[in-house]
Amino acid sequence: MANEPQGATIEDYLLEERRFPPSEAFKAQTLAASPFLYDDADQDWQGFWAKQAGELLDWDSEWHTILEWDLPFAKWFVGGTLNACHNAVDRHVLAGRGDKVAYHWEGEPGDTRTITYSDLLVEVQRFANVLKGLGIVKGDRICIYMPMVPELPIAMLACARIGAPHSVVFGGFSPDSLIDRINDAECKVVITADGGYRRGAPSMLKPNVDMALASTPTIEHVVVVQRVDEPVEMVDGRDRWWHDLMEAAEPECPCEPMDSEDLLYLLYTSGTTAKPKGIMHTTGGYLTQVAFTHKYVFDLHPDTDVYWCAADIGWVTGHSYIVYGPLTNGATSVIYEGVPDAPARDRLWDIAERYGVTILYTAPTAIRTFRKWGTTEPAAHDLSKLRLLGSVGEPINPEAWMWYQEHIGGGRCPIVDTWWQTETGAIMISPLPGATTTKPGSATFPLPGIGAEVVDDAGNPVERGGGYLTLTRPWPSMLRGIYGDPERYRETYWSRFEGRYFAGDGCKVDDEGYLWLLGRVDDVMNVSGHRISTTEVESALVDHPAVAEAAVVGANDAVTGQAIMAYVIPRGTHTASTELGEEVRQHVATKLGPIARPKTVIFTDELPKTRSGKIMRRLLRDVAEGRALGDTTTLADPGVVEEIKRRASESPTED
Ligand code: 7RM
Repeated sequence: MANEPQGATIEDYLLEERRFPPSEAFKAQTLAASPFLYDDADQDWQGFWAKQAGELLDWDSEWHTILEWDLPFAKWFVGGTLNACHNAVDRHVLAGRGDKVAYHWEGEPGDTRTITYSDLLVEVQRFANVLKGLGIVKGDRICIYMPMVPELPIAMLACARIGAPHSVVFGGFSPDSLIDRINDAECKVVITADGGYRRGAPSMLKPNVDMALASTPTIEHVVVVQRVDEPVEMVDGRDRWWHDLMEAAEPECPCEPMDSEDLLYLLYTSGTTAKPKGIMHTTGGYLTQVAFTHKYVFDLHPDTDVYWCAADIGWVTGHSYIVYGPLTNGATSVIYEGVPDAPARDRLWDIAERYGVTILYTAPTAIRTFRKWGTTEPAAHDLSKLRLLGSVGEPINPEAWMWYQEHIGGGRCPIVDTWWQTETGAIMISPLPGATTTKPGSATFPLPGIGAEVVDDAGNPVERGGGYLTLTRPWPSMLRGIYGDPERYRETYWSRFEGRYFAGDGCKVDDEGYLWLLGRVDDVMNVSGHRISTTEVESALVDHPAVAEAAVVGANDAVTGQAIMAYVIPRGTHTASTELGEEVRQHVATKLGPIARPKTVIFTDELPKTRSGKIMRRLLRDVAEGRALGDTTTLADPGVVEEIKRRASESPTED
């Protein structure tokens, strides 16, 4: 039965009663075993952030005002100056920690590089001089389009060092996406590589750049890292090899002092129809919140932890939690170039064992894939050094959470389910692992200093039940706007609910105030007047032992307005059959109630996903309603939808 308290605008069906308090063993060593951080922040949230900024960062000069808030425009630590690269690199070397490993890097073919903080300082200074030599000055924008090689964070840090904002474009985006992003930011230089390794073979990037550059008049130079050593075309006068330029560069380059509010980077998020939005992140507030969250959410002990965020640096998760957060905190991280099943399905566990990884941060899509592959691979490796697990990118289904906890975490590791966005810059809603009792599938509570509230259609707070997730006050790492379009910024995020930031996500609050993310509100289904979230139906499907992964969408229906269509990937040895379809439909009805029972189950081997692993339900709706597919440029594997179309046309509709 649905709980429908007053004001709730998205229904609430899923009941989860499992609870995981922090263990005594974890509490004994954690940075935050008591709720003191929440207490500090509750007393004075601006003072709380100022304290973090002072403790976690080196400033060249003090700020005079913590926050200037002219809704929706924020300035943090006004008047302060600092340099992000100095904070991430130089100061650790100056403090005598130069020999500490910053990155254990591993290429997909198995080649490795160990990069200390001193090594980073050497490389970053040289590359900063390379950029200067190409005519780059403070304020110029640089496009970075690279595989996951060490030169990628080095290039980002070199940009930060000289005050040239970077715009990283996911390696693997098409030439068209590259054109839009380069032109919007009017970048002067592209940094790229000949290619990278993916699934055991070189995957070329430079040819995409060559195609794009026919339509990008502002680009003056291309710097090319030689990674795969396949022949590429080098245009005379425009294209230069990274290694040639580095060899000729001067070794020393001072850090440019930057204003706290100077632009650190742009990162584009793809709007579904309109042109991509250049999300702006500035320096002081961004670094403060990424350092704070990286330290406390991951309970970082920089001298003993080996931290691994297995995301791509081209996604905001990589910017904040592979580059700026871990380096600012002086952590030792792992970076892996390739896919989890090359050469075999145990690659991640093999890496985790060899480097002694203690903290692992990955996405629900990966966790569901590992669960589908089974327990043999993780069980064959010694994962006993792991002590904390994180999740990001989508709601994590309770059964995927339980699997992660048991088979990767050995039942001993707390899980932090971290909700945030490109726009928020850093984690906003998450447990603090030593202090928060978790529930599988809930991101729990806003972090100290953060104001989050679920509201109904009219913008009134929902005490219990489902509604819209909003943020009630500015936060240090918030986006400062959409590049070149302040009106679109106001309109997109600050106009739906007066005085509040609207995240675009549905969310429910339970009896104890825990937050449960319900997916994008655009995806909420309306079945006979019931507003049902995709997340809860998908979680009920994944709860069935024969289901590895599921995506549901509402498709137009003459009788019910919308009908629930479920795309389901079978798990292990289970295979598609009419009987299994019937069984999983019934399972959803039993877990959530008959109104949530899918009308149709379509078995498939793959789901359409973005490169960061988010399911693209929009495309599944197009398929379900027999429309031509909308924008597919951000799809990780374009072949997948064709396959799904074929499966959909073969599946009978059941009532
Ligand atoms: C970090 C990132 C943002 C969107 C966001 C949500 C979804 C992210 C979670 C989540 C439920 C989570 N940035 N999302 N984390 N949903 N639980 N822990 O993903 O800009 O690429 O995407 O991702 O819908 O609005 S992002």
